[in-house]
Amino acid sequence: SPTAFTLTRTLPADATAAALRADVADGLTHDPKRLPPKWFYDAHGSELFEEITRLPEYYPTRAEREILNSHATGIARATGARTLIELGSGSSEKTRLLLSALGAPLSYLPVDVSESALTGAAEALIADHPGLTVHALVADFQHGLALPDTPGPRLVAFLGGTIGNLLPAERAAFLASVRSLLSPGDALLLGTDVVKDEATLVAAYDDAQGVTAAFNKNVLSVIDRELGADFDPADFDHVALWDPEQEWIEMRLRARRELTVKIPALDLTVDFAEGEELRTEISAKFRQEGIRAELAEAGFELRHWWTDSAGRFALSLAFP
Ligand code: AVJ
Repeated sequence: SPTAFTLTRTLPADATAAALRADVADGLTHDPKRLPPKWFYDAHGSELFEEITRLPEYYPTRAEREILNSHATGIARATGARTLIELGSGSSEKTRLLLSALGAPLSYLPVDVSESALTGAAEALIADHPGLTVHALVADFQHGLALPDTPGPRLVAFLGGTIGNLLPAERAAFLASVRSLLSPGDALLLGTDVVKDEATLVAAYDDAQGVTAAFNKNVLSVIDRELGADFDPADFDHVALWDPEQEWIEMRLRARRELTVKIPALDLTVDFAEGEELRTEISAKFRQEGIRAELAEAGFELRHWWTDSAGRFALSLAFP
């Protein structure tokens, strides 16, 4: 049988470090201060996120798993996919449901910025799915992808609601770039959280145990370690709020007092006023008609919209 696992780095080894420096330099000198959410996910941040997915308040992971349990077979039938491309695959846990439904022979292309997440998940998947060929790609899916030549039809899966972390213009560019990877007969499976009452949404991002607060503050520890900064996470409060106009959750870190932070690797000093807030994440929530319009704008037709029984989360299946 052919080699079951290959890994391709499309990012130079130092790309991540350079991107972090650029994002921190830009974001902490911007008014208001902001950072992109991708920097939450070092090893500790990824563990905290796994813990979040098990919190009583954080429903998206369970709701999406319920939808995949009910509809993986339907997705396999509707797409007939022979290649599954998973963007931001992380631990690939929900992927198993899709791999089993699609059956062998199948090419699986997990795409993630974390090489350790890719290699760790692939070994276990290959052991459990005979006939699976894994081509892991270390890449940033927001910046253009080159895919190996594997059999069609292709199915691109972007699960978990992570598309909600992109600003509307970034979303449009991202969907257009996915469309450019696909041909007629291929498909896109997109997970999105759904607009709902404010109390439920805010609780999901401000849990009683404080796990989300620790996850949010972890970005400061990442900057301390990687850039030699002297942030003290205890100087900040976790803030989660619902923006009803934009229909997104914002996570912020609010300075508890006036303070100055040194970031030696950037030769930068950053002042915070007491109460000043740093935006660390947006997590947009969606409605079926909005998704349909954004997909259409990128050249996709929405053909299936599935929700969990409580209507909290949605999976969209769209075709070029
Ligand atoms: C992994 C991006 C889907 O936005 O809900 C969880 C990240 N942030 N709690 C989300 C997250 C705070 C999560 N995504």
